[in-house]
Amino acid sequence: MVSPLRGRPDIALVRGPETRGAMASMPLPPLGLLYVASALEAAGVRVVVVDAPGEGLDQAAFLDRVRMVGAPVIGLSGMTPMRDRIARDVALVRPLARKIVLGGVHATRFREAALEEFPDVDALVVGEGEEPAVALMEWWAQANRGAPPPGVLVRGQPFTPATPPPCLDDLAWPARHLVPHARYRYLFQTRPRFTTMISSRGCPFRCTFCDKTVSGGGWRARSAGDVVDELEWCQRTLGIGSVCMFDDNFTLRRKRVVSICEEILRRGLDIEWKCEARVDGVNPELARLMAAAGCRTVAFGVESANQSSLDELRKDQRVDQAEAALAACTAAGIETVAYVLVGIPGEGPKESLETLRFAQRSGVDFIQFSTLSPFPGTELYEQAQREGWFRETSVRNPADAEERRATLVPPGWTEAELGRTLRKMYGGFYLRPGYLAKQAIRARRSGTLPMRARLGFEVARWYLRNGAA
Ligand code: B12
Ligand code: SF4
Repeated sequence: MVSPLRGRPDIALVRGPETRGAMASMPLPPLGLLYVASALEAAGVRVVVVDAPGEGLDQAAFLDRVRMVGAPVIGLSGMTPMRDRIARDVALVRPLARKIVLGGVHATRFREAALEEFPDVDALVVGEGEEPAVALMEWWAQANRGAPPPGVLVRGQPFTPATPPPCLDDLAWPARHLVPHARYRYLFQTRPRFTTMISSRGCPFRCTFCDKTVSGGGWRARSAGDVVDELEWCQRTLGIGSVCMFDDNFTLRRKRVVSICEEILRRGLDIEWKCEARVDGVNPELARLMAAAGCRTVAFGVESANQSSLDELRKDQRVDQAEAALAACTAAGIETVAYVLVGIPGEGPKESLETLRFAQRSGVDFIQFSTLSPFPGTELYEQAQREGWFRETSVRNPADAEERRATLVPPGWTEAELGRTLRKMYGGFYLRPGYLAKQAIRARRSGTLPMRARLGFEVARWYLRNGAA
């Protein structure tokens, strides 16, 4: 249980309940809020985090808890596809707080429009939130004297962007002591106790569909020493056995990955970890070292097995690199995940099925197939608007992750065809007798049956909800 704070806290950072899907049954730590919480604590601000998914709270229990905490300021976070959830949570907590601040991707992208969209929100924190959140609390404590601090947007006041922290080693680690860290779980976890980390921020690549609103196109990385210090602390102090690195581009600098792995080995840490990488980021030698240092899973943005589609998305990667990266990891004993897109402009169902065939022979362990979703601020969004590719919709929240409905219908596709192709790809990949037999054997040999059963359950749930092909 989360330790109670003596006296009333100055701010409660809150995440309302998840209602459906894997996020509800397998909550992940609210990493952004925990970074903000640490910065506030370091500045002497008294913080409580109320994480409904982590604490297993339904709406009524969540409200009770926020009321009991009684903080005068409430902070929330949110992504654009979750804007309905942001609206719900703001409405719920409004009567309980004197001030409400919203940070995260949606606030950062939409700025003034987000203030209009959520009239009950008093201030937005735009971009990385550690310093602006501290400065905002001071500004409010001083009765709003002078202009709002950099990174803080308030109605009718001048706005100055904040400079993101240049040295990430200077940031305090996420405040895991403020949440029930033992309750978080992850689909790919095979050991007890899980957490998430981020060892670098930003990504210099220019993929047309990728939203880099918060951390931008610069890449800032923590030193290997600081990353492994945090891993070691998680293992030795919290008993964490499994970590997911949520970096956009963990393997961008190979030398840094090598240093991280060598340091893990030198300290004798026994912790499994997963990271996300570009297909040009991993070679056989690095894969072997990563495996030795506890890397269990690598997820790659494969996207498509058609070079023209990769070029269309400006991925700056080749199909043969995907093949090589998947093979290098498999040979090193690392399980692989591929993210694959359906509905890339220029591709039709025929090309998608070519990608499926590539996936089937590549030896990749798990695939997440998604329809391409354009987020405001991305090049793809501009292109989709120009070309009229958006699906007609009356839904306020067309990119809702839970609905999994196509938002972009490029030439050559209908919405029904996109859905049919997605189902065909899921079925064609997961329902192969050879694949199922291989997974069963691996599960028995490596004691990973619970993890595979969880994954199987999630895929089956998606498949059944969306109907058989
Ligand atoms: C990890 C991650 C996830 C995890 C979330 C885990 C979790 N609970 O935190 C998982 C895998 C579950 C996930 C799912 C989805 N994700 Co995601 N995810 C990311 C990723 C890779 C990193 C986020 C992160 O942890 N960053 C590190 C922390 C430190 O940064 P941060 O959260 O932004 O927080 C900082 C600031 O934003 C700010 N801040 C944030 N909140 C607050 C609150 C206050 C009060 C203040 C003051 C400041 C503040 O301060 C923080 C510290 O600097 C980002 C890519 C990216 N680089 O942002 C995509 C990203 C956020 N995801 C995205 C999307 C689309 C999704 C999905 C909708 C995908 C889908 N279709 O299913 C789902 C939604 C699931 C859901 N129900 O919420 C998009 C969002 C686009 C948009 N415009 O909203 C991104 C940007 C990916 C992309 N490049 O397009 N995601
Ligand atoms: S998709 Fe990956 S490689 Fe491309 S810009 Fe986004 S984070 Fe970088």
